[in-house]
Amino acid sequence: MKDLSKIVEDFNTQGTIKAIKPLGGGLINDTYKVETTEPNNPDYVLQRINHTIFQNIEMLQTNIEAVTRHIRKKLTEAEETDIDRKVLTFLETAEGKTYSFDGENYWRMMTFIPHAHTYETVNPEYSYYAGVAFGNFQAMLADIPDTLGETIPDFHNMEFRLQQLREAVDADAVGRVAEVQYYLDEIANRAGEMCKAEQLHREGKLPKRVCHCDTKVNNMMFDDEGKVLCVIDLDTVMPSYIFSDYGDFLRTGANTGDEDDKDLNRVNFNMEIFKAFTKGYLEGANSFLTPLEIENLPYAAALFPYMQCVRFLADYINGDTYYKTSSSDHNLIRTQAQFKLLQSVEEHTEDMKAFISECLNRGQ
Ligand code: GN1
Ligand code: MG
Repeated sequence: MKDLSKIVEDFNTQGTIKAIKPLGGGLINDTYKVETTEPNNPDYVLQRINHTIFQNIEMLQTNIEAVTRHIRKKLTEAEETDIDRKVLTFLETAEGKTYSFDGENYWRMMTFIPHAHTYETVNPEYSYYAGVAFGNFQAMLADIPDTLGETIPDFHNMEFRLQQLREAVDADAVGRVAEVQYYLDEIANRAGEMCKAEQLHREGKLPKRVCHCDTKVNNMMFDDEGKVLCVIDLDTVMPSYIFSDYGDFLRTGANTGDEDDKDLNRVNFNMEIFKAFTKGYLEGANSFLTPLEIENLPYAAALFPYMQCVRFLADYINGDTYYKTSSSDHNLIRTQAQFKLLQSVEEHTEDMKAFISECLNRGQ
């Protein structure tokens, strides 16, 4: 790989670069913090974009520019303060682009937001703020004038993800199918119900809206007081069902264990987090949600552990070609943990429905 400081030179930064250090724990891109010497200069974030996964970088960055421009406009209209802390700022190259190609890799840079934190777990209070923030994020983007491209086609299409799993099973490239039969059966048992969103969409009952599509709890930044500053990791912002953002936050935020927890006893669905997040989300997204979307929020809470189980298992069967892994059974461990989470979500279906009705009756 090229010298990182050479790549930084392609962008319009200010100040003297002091250090470049790895940052964050994403499973797809590589992220670094670029520190400058002068205290009054900003630090930066440098990212190598995984172009095996995001194959159309021009479309990707055009989407991100449109989204950040629109959010900035909305925040300005609402007379918000500290706007540069509430939306990401991308740096330009000499050619006026927000990415640079070094002959091998694509890179981009953002201004680092100081006194901002990401978390792998959140308490109910933070979840409530996160719910409002993701609801607002979708609401702000509801009238974006640009048409966003699908940066990963069929990204949250459950039928497509099951098709990919079937292809992986048929190829059985590294001989792992026999040992995962239990999970394949459990997945097959739920396939019809889990493809409900695609069915409702075909029937014209479920719209696609601009969504974030990767609302992992660690893709949101909080300030020192625990208030949400902004949503990060905008690569997958594209038209999808609102279930994407609601479901993927709960998959990560309401899991009492880790996404790849080896101890399945630690993995459960936390109803306190569910309640706080749902209350916030219904407040933030109230202006546009349809009754059918609201009615299916418990389905969304199950869909995302299920989809992630399918995706991790397919990658395990394929021989670990997509996600970064730290051991040869990492994707299997992830599959097991996501399946345990799904089972726990399923046990809470009735409680979830009751809570949502309560919220609606209270007029939220
Ligand atoms: C990836 O990049 P990161 O870690 O935020 C993935 C998500 C998965 C997630 C599982 C482009 O997100 O879809 O839900 O890992 N992003 C892509 O942890 O595939
Ligand atoms: Mg991320």
